[in-house]
Amino acid sequence: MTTAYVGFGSNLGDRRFYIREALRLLDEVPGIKVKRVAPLYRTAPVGLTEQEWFFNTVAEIDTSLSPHALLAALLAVEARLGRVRTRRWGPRTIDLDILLYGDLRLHTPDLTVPHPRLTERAFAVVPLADLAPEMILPGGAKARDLAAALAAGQEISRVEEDLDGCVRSKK
Ligand code: A4P
Ligand code: MG
Repeated sequence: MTTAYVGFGSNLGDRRFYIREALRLLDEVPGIKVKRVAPLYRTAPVGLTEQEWFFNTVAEIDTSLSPHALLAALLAVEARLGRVRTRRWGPRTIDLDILLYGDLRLHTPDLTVPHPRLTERAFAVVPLADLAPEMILPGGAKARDLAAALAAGQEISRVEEDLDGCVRSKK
């Protein structure tokens, strides 16, 4: 069993619904158990800025799947929720990223772990730090410290919503 962290992002359609459904569907995948879910955040788009604001969160999972099998499971959930890829960084119903997979470092054509842009982004590091404030991230910073530094320069605000409730094993 490996503890991994998965990032959730949505900025198209009913964004809260997509985040909740993705959590529920992920928890139903054999070999994946969603352990804890960070609060939900509303975040300004990073990269392509001329698009809707995002909702973002991070989940801590336990998984018996290999990194590539986990990626395949995430892509299958994205597909079930109607994700269509038009342009990179463009609007999406749901985007699921492997942020961390245990202590693994992996660089393959279709999967890089830790996520290569993790430590630049408040929308990933802030919810990650809610779950694991003491964690040392790639680059050597403590999650809590990096979250505070990134949040000072990017627009991110917490949304009142109980996400734990949509995960079967947490009911
Ligand atoms: N891939 C490689 N490594 C990973 C990984 N660790 N986790 C590959 C997941 N996928 C990984 O992703 C393209 C391919 O990346 C996947 O098929 C997989 O083989 P994608 O989801 O199709 O494309 P994308 O998300 O548009 O591109 P990318 O480069 O993953 O974008 P990012 O860096 O994830 O950024 N602003 C806010 N506020 N909130 C957001 O959530 N997200 C993005 C996307 C930009 N701006 C944002 C947000
Ligand atoms: Mg992605």
